[in-house]
Amino acid sequence: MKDSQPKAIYLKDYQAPDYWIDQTNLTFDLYEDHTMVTSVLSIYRNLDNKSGKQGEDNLPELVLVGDDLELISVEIDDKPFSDFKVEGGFLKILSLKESFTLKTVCRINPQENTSLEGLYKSNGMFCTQCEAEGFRKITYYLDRPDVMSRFTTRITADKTAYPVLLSNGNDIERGELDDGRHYVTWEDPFKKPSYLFALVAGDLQHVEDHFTTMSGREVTLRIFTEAHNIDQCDHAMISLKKSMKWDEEVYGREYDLDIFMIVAVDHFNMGAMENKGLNIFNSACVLASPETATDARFQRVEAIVAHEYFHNWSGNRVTCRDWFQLSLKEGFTVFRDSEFSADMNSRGVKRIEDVNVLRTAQFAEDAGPMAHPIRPESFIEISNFYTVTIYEKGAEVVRMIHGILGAEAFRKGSDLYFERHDGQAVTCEDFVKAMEDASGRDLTQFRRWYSQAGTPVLNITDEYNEDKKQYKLTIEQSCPATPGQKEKEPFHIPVRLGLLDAEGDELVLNESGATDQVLDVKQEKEVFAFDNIEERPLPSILRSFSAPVRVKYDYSREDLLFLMEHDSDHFNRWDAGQRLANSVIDEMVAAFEQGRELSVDRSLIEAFGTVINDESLDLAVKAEMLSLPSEASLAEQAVEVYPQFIHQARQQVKKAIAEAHKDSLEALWQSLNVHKPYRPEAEDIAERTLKNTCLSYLTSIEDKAMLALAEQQYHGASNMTDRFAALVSVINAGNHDRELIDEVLADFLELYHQDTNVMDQWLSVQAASPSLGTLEHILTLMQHEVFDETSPNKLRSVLGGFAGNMKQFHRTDGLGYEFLTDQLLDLDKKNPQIASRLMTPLTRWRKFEPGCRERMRKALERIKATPGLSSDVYEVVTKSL
Ligand code: B3K
Ligand code: ZN
Repeated sequence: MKDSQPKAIYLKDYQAPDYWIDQTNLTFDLYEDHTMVTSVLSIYRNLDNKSGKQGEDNLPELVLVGDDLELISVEIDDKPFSDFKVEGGFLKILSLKESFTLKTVCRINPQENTSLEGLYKSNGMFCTQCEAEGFRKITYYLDRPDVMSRFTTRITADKTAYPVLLSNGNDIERGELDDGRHYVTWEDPFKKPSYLFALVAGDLQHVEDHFTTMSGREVTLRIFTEAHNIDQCDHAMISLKKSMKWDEEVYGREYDLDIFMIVAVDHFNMGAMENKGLNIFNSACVLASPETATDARFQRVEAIVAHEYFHNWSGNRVTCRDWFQLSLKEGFTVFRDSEFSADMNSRGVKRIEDVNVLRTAQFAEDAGPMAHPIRPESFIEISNFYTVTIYEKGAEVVRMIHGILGAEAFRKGSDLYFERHDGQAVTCEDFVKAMEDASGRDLTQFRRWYSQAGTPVLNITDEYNEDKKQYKLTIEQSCPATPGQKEKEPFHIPVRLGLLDAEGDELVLNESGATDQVLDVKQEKEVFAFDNIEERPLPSILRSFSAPVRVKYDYSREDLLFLMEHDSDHFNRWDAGQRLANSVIDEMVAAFEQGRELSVDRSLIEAFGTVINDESLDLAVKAEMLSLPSEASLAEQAVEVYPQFIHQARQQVKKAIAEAHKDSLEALWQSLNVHKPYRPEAEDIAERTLKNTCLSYLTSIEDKAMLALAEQQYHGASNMTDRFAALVSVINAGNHDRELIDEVLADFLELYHQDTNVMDQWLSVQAASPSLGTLEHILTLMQHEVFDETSPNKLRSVLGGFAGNMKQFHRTDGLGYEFLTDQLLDLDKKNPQIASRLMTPLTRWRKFEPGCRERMRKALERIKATPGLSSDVYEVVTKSL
């Protein structure tokens, strides 16, 4: 449990530390019932911090932070030392010199650590997670990212149980000890903050490969897993080598140690962690084989391996001065991994996927009680700020800089940034400054993206002057108030624009002959005029989603149909379809709310038919265009959320499209239902995605024959993508056949019960299913032998799946909310980070219709009234109410 009365800390209060740590020598003696941590730190005074007073008489107190540590002894310069105090999680040391060696010995209990922060055990192996503030659970330290130190780590453990002992850097010494124990010493030549420290000890196997860097250095690459998963590492290894090459080619960044290691662990709070030279991964983000992983997982593995690898420069070599700067490393690194994935796969699909996440989750966060700028001004618990805003919006901000500067100047900027700040802990401001200095562009106004929260709205109107042949676009920007920020200054918003004539051809926009132009919107209201426009055009606004904003332009349904068919910008073509579906579903929800029935607008049904039958369309684009907006994204766009109606309307639309185009969908499914060896390549993925989209439509019809198609695909599948899609279709079919559902679920369980990551999917598809995921069923899942209440992945699958289930979670008696509340209060005592995450759906209570709103509010009140909350849950609940 954290502080009883957690307090906020502020960016404006940042102060450099009074002491630095030059060298950190750690020894870990690992035992089953405890671990001894010996830390020897060479500490010296930060002379820049002298506040006027000089000399050793006026040395400031050294304050080290520690959490849940049993302090055994303290020595200074090899002599026992007692002039210290241990108070409220701090070790305060008085009477010091300008430089000295501090040795502490602490006892910790990793075997009892359920928070999965610091040193803990997962399936019998020891592992660590230190970002953001987990190192303080290992030893007393200056646990802040601006204190960068050289680390050596000696690990001793029983040799039979823990044959593999890993830490950061290079392995410099190993040997045998008494009592069947052994030791390995690691030395990391690069200075790093404590959050990048890592240790692993376990009975692990590894696969090995090599990479020759651009300067000709040979790097050993190793991926470690438990023995039974060793055949699932190939894809991660291929992805790692691709990432290393890409970072050399696109950013000129070379790897710097002789070895790069990845370890897969089952119990992990998030996706993965970029510890220097020793990345630790949630096994779900590293393991993949065609039999056990879907296409989505293959792509996730590739993206996360890349993301963590890219951190070696954007995060490790150049790190953050303080945690308010988190987006400096995360936003930039997400931008880098997103571009990497776009280069490796389909750029168009990647953009759509990224924007979907942003608009669904980030826009919702920006509109809710936890809204914060990408560089927050304060926080209570930093763990709550690993958010879609810091990551995904942060990446969009970097993307805008890339767009404004152009690829070449951006590369100059990143070169300058890495060169100027190598080995330093810096700020977002340093990043923007490097971009400005390298390009000569003024980003003064642009900086507001770092300090202002909220999603800007562009209200756009237009007029056409027939006589002057002039088209005028008026853009007004505004940004809703967010917590602590009532008024906003105008942003610099790059708006990419095209104009279409009546034939759907692109019009020339300026003297340079361009048909696509970026408008630099900077004022609250601005008018852009285009001359020599022969007819009234239709605007294609915010192409490729050039800025993270909402666009309000009064498109008619005909306009949207036209853009869907003719826009040369694939993103906007897809977006027009989404807007159309959104408006149709919205209208239906409004009718249901008034107790009326409303049939699905024919124009939408026909438009989707055109897409299904368009043989010229790229398969990947076709699959995206046929995907209806998710329930979550419909909820985000709604003014007031009626969960049951959203679910009902979306289902009705899906079924209407399927019924109207059943023959074409079936023919398309048939044509794509070919068996060939599995390859996780973009073209093959597009075929499978489209095939499974067809299957999902077809099985929404109440027709036994369609259900039989799913059953056939389930049994005939030669890879997990097809088998899992068929399973989902059987479960959620319009023709609900409980016997068949139970049969395929049992078969799936039998086939894959030994693979914990496949079981996560088995659990989540049930928890998220509108028909199956009842509260009663959720309780059964939590009793099931494959469930493990100490595993964040299992909790996310069941509780996260349920909380995303519009129909069941938002049941009108409020029991869905009550259940989640009970679960997260219980979880808060064990793993506050996960408890706090799982609370997110409740924090959106203000947007819901009055009944849900009141019930969600009550659930939050109950959480708030609970004594002894963690600082994680405390912060979210108090900000939400
Ligand atoms: N940097 C880590 C996230 C750590 C989260 C700590 N609560 C993973 C990543 O973004 O690469
Ligand atoms: Zn990251």
